[in-house]
Amino acid sequence: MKLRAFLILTMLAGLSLGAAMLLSATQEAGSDLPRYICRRATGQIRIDGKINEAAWNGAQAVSFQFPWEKGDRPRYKTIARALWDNKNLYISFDCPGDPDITAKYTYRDAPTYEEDTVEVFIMSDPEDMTSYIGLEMNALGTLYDYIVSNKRLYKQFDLKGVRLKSHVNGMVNKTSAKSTDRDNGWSLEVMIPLADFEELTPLYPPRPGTAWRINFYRLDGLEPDRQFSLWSDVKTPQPNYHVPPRFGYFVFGE
Ligand SMILES: [Ca+2]
Ligand SMILES: [Ca+2]
Ligand SMILES: [Ca+2]
Repeated sequence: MKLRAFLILTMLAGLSLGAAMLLSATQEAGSDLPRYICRRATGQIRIDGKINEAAWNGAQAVSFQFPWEKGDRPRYKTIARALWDNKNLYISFDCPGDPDITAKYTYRDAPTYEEDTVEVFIMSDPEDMTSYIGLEMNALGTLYDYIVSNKRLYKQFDLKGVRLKSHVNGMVNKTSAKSTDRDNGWSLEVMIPLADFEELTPLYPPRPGTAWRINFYRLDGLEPDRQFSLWSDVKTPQPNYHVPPRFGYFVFGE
């Protein structure tokens, strides 16, 4: 279905994104935004959740910040990487050392953001800061994907041909309080066909030098004991991932 027709249809049944989750038009982008250079994949990537292909060694690795974290509890490290070729965008998240991996949702568009989740928001047309794609992926490799368009979120939007898989070092959902199970981290790989962006941006197909905007995030633990971390700091007093003016620069490289 063409995007415009899709949006008109979904607007009728529209899901409203809470006002608090949306950007303020007055929020300044700032000059301190980080920049990610997405290099070309130098070889095949097998989407199995294991970030062990040689191609990943050539990717820029970025770690996350904890702007809302108080106290001195352990801060679980995340490393995000991205690569591209003429057909796909590849993104990986490494979450080493997480001792307690929690996730139960297994169906598309489930509220994976309640669980141990890694997320990427992609704005392929930086001229339109009210629109971007979200992928929120739990430790079981379950995808919640949507488009935010003109400040409204449509989860009926499904990326076509997307593939993802997680790899868990441990046993999911055996909480440390209830058992002696201790996990040792997890990782996830996702492949997104670039064709999914064809109708979303004049910057298609991306070429070396094309700049989109992106942010990477992680949610860890269960309420009320959640830990929030992200790549580009959104500079809000409370955790809020939907601040597109604060997405970092994402430049397609060689
Ligand atoms: Ca792999
Ligand atoms: Ca966890
Ligand atoms: Ca969806």
